Amino acid sequence: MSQRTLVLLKPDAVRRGLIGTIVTRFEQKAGWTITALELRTPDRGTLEQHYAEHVGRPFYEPLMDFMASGPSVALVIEGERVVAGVRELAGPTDPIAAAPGTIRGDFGTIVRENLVHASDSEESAEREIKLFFPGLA
Ligand code: RTP
Ligand code: MG
Repeated sequence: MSQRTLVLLKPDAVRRGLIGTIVTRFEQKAGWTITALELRTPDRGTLEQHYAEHVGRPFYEPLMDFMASGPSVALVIEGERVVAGVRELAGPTDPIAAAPGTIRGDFGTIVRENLVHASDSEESAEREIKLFFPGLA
């Protein structure tokens, strides 16, 4: 079933010059298409809505500061089973636990600076796509 998902290449990925490397992994998956892509530093309101589920957690404020520290690349990717598929490609939240071959496993070490965000369900994807690409149908 075709789905769509929101991906963010977080500020660490942009600062480290990994945009092309990571985008290539998504482009190489047969049947997936990038349908929106933008480089931008999200404003605080956007980040608050995006990470509303984590308000009050000890990592929330450092996470917000990190996400506001520079531009991210926001992408919409469409395709078969893309929601779970992108999360599998990203690997587990903590890069130390992530296998080689995953984005976090290959490039990450710090849990906060784990390179990518990917929507965790089709419902989250629709909410997050509206938030980052309000003009997109
Ligand atoms: P994301 O939402 O960014 O795709 O990542 P995720 O689902 O794998 O992880 P989630 O639990 O939603 O956490 C959101 C982001 O918060 C940072 N984090 N830091 N213990 C910590 O310091 C900690 N735990 C989470 C990470 O940047 C994580 O991706
Ligand atoms: Mg999450």
